[in-house]
Amino acid sequence: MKKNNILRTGSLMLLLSLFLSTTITVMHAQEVRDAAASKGVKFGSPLFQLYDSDHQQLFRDQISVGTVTAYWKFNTHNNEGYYTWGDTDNAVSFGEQNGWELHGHPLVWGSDTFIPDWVKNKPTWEGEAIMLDHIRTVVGRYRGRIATWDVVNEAIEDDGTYRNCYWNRAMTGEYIAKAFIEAKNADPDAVLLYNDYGIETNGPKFNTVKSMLGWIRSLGAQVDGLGWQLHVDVNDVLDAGFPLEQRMQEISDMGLDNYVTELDVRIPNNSSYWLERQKQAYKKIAEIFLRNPTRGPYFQTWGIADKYTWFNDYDPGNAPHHPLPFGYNFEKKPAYWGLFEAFNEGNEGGDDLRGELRIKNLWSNTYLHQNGGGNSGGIVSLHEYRQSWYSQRWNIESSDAGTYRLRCSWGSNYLNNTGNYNDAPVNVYSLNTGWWSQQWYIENAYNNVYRLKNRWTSKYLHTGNQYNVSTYNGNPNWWSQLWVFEYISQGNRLDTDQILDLTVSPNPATDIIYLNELSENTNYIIYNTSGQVVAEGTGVMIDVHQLTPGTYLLTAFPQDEGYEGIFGRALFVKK
Ligand code: 9MR
Repeated sequence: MKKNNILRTGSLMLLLSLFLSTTITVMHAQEVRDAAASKGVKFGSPLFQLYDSDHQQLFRDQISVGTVTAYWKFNTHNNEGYYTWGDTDNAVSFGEQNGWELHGHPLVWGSDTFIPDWVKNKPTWEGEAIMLDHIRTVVGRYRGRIATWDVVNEAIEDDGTYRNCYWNRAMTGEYIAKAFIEAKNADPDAVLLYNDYGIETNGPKFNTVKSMLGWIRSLGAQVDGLGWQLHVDVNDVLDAGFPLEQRMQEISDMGLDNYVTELDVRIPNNSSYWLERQKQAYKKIAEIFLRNPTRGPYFQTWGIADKYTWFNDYDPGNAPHHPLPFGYNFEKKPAYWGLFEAFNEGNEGGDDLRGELRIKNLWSNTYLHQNGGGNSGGIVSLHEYRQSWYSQRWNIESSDAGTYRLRCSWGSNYLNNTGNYNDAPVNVYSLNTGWWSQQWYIENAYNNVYRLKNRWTSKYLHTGNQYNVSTYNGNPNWWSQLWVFEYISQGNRLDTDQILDLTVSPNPATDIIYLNELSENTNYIIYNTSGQVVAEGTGVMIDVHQLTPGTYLLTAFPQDEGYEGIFGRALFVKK
């Protein structure tokens, strides 16, 4: 067995002490919460549907800020002179038990739909006292426990006028300023936001929100920031003209912070194509947020899993929209990893390496598998997917010099290069911390597509015949050296999807490429080698002349009947 030369000089005692003292640093699974925290951001969601224990657990695993829905009409004050605290107390306690920061929503909603009848039936001259009493009571009850409040929610119409609600009729638009002033009196330490939807695309509404914020501050209101609800459509977000970044900058220029408070991204259906575009949309919004100079500390979705999206109760057409980062069974969707990639950018290695996964060869579409009965020395080969086989499950563990070890879940032996020559077999072997033959550099080729370079030989994990696994001199265009990471915990294996090996012609390409096996009714996305989308569209004759020379990964999603759950991949070179 080949060993790194350093070992030959070590005494057995030294080796033993080294072995005993060395603790294997298992790469802890990274999640959006950890990645966001590395950017000073708390990721979260409203704390509702808490009766579902699995939903509670998902919150425990995933968030660090929770919104307490303190609706006047539905939760706290639906009857005159009588407050009900059950829901809000429950949510606040749940949040405090888990150490989350809490975000209250909302104190005053600028819409008669969400103002109780007992209030609306009062003469307007009583309105101010009623509103201030409510704010004082609710904020006072949770003073020092709820850190941030949506003081006023949705006070501006889509046409840019102030909403004609009871509060407006009672106090004019000045009710907004009065609400902020009272909230600040009730809890001087609380962060106070104005919260609204649609302002990322609706110009008249955004302009009125901006002018309103300036006006109420001139009336003495202390406003800390703007809550961007961001209930968005995937195509709006991915449109090159999506104005969110510029508009957030305009709010920054006013000296206000920008918070993402209710993000969800609607897609037409749950197909691989739309899930991928949804991922790109989530990633784009998170990147815009991170670039903003006065971004607040919260990045929140509205609900966390499609199972409990608010669209289940309200359908603005073509529900359910599948809008959230987790699915109907609380599985992580590509959207989750879009957020992760954005927040994880620039972190150690920049790669989202973690946990247990399967490793599929892009040429054979079969899986890295150890067939030696779980024993040290077992030969590694490729095998068709077997959901239950632990021999196809691997665990990435960080090692030294930026390398990783890959431990097979069956037998806990490590992926090991057996020889320093092309096509040297690869096996699994018991841990030897000094063996560079068990250490691999993991190079990101595309989204979740990697090359694995052995530290000892600098040769790449490879298959020569779509069955045997060996190492070979690196060749970036060989699919045999490209490996797709499918995280078992991430659940992103497209179980219902078959992956077609597509032919791109001509390849290498100079201007137009053709996807000969598919019809015009095909959506495609082209990634560069850092996993960024460089082109997308519909059709099978694709103009790539604008791409810089290099290697690209094209994914194609045929929309024709009979292609449900199928998508294709092709590597091509642009000259
Ligand atoms: O999702 C919320 C739903 O459960 C409530 O019944 C409803 C009325 O209070 O509010 C929904 O959330 C809204 C949020 O409070 C403000 N922005 C729009 C959200 C979706 O309607």
